[in-house]
Amino acid sequence: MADAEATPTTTVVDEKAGLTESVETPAQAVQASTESESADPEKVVSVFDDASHFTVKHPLRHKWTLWYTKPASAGRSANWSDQLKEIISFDSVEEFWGVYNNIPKASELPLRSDYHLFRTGVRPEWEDEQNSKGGKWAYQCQDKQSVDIDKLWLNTLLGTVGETIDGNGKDQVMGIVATIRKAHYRISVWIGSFTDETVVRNIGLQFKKCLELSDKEYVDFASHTDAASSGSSRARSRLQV
Ligand code: MGP
Repeated sequence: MADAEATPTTTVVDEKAGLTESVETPAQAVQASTESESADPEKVVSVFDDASHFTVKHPLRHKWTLWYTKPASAGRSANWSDQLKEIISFDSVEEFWGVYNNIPKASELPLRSDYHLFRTGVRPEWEDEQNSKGGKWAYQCQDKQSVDIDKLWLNTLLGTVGETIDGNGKDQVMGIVATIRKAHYRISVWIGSFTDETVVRNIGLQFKKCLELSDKEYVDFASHTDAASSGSSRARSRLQV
């Protein structure tokens, strides 16, 4: 009896067979579960089988890299590239949540900083050759108190990695940016090319829907060439939806 108390038993439930068996330790429980899996290769393994040893990953279509721009001490344009820091890459749903749940929320970032989530291999810059012929849709909000920036950013993240914002399968979204400034928040969706206006417009509409904007609110599209030549992200709007 004393032995039984010193070594707590674990109950393993085989839901499919409707059986319950007792084993002595967590390690034995894992082994028992592995044996039952190999006995039935058709069995679908889910997180409910063994949460602490669950290793199944649901792949994303693209691998994504999170970047962070730390606040510039003075004039950002002089050393834009130096301020851009690569944080981490991921390519599965599970890793996405692992990253999201362990970084500060957009609302917790200091003023003059940015999050950038871009396809791995694409730098979040106008100059990158996969961005240079494109542009960005942007939603800018001056009244910061009136918006839930964390919700807007999460919706945009999910719409991007989950491909709700993809121009109906045209695969043109290179990345997204959350811009935290004293006077405004801005969320942008960067597109690789604007040669097909229908695709660009569809991405804008999908982005707007993700943000759950009203009919009286708009997102604007500007080209990276215009931004680079004016030296400002506030280049003239070419489209609005
Ligand atoms: P920003 O951070 O995108 O917008 O650009 P912000 O702070 O709202 O300011 P705005 O006045 O430009 O709207 C801030 C500055 O960073 C720009 O004016 C550029 O000098 C620089 N910058 C931003 N981006 C995205 C790039 C880029 O891709 N390449 C280079 N070289 N500089 C950039």
